Amino acid sequence: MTANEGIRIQGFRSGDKFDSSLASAEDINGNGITDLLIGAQGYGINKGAVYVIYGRTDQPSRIDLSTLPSDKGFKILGSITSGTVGYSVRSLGDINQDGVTDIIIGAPGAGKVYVLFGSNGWGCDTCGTSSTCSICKSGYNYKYNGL
Ligand SMILES: [Ca+2]
Ligand SMILES: [Ca+2]
Repeated sequence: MTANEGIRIQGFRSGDKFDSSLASAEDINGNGITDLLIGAQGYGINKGAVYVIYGRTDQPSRIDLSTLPSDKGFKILGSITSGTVGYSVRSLGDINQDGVTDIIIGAPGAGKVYVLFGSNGWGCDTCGTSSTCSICKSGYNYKYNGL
């Protein structure tokens, strides 16, 4: 598949169960381009995770989630054993009326639902992958490490 035909997304781990929730994030980082949500309820022995991939005008033909750089998206990690964060994901529109799309994440194993407000600054856009940043870690871009 070429970049003109589509995108191959890889880098999931065995047991991530990413197939249960795939959704548009609308424009979660406020750059005017639609973004993608991928729920992986099985990540981390069913703690769960959600991958956010930013839409771009210059999308590559492949995206590797295991090395997703901070300017391309980020990962939201569950922290509760069997919490299944990412069982469901969906954009909500702009529920706090700040001009940026917000998302809702289901974690039925934890008995919780999370609403996250989108932001123009999401994904360490300003700090890159600095090891001193509170939301960047080991060169990988985390946001909400432990819902
Ligand atoms: Ca966007
Ligand atoms: Ca909003």
